[in-house]
Amino acid sequence: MTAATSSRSTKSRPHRVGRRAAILMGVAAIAFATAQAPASASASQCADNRLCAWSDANYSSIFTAYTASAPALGGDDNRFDSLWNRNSVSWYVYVDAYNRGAKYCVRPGYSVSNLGDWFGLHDQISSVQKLGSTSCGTATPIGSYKGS
Ligand SMILES: [Ca+2]
Repeated sequence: MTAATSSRSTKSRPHRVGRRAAILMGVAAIAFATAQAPASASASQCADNRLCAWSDANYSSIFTAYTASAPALGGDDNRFDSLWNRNSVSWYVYVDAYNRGAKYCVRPGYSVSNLGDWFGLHDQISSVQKLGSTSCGTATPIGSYKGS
């Protein structure tokens, strides 16, 4: 019984240490990302010909830029709070993945500094679609002109 207990604890120790190291590395990575993001996050991150998105209002925190449609946003799903369209065409943003659910239109040069101010879109966007023209079709336009 003693031998079994001892053998079990010896076996589990490397596993536990490995897990703890992995968790610590994860915490360090998160701390690094959190420390870095506010210093560098701003509208100036957004290059031409992109739909830019940030995880917080006023173009701050985690930054993502799209040059093409994205039917699913992965880790950015339900995370965006601000947008800026620096394309010459409009983009649709949808509250569900695969271009489903309520859709809204961000026209060329338009930005949304706080999606929570527009139809309660805080942390709602789940897919984005690049259109072929400046037209919003039947979709509701959101945001205000910022320039492109
Ligand atoms: Ca959503």
